[in-house]
Amino acid sequence: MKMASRLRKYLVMGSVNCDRDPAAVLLEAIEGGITAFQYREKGRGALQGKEKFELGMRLRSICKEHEVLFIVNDDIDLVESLEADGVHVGQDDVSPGDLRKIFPEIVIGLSVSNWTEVEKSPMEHVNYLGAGPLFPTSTKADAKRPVGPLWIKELRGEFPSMPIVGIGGINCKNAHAIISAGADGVAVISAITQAENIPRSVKQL
Ligand code: TZP
Ligand code: MG
Repeated sequence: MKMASRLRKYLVMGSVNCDRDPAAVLLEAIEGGITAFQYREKGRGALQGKEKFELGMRLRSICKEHEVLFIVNDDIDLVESLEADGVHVGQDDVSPGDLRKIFPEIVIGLSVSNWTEVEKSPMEHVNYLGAGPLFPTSTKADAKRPVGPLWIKELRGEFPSMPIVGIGGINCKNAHAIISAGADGVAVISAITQAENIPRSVKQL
């Protein structure tokens, strides 16, 4: 499957986002049809060290069994130890160029929120862009100002063949607007982790 199609429904999550076993949440999301998963163990109360690794292992093996793309957020030590398919980084993390030197084959995702960030990004080492936050979100405490779906349209204009996913405040109601604006997929946390019926919500994304 092409990278763009593998990013259509992208769950981003760590233990902090779940009020029960993250593995159970992941399994229900897979039942609903997510195509990609990002292990993002961040925020207040996030697991560290051995516990972080062990939860990663459980989630990784579930993704492997169900052929869901498995990406880790930031933590390059986990890329190898969890045999991740890829890593997602922000503007203040290890640069895509340095990542590419260490990992010639993996999927590298990069967050971009504005043109200044795009201009300083080495796109030749990037496999997909995470664009946002598109809408207000209460999930990420330090989220930047929401940029709206127009950002997707602008990025698509500049990068006709780069896989792009929208992120930030996306839910079942506004997801279609993001795809119509030119995104290949939607990356969500709360729209899935807080859903009353996870499989049904994933289907609606
Ligand atoms: N990056 C930009 S916004 C965001 C991240 C990780 C949080 C998205 O969470 P939600 O609940 O889908 O708005
Ligand atoms: Mg980061």
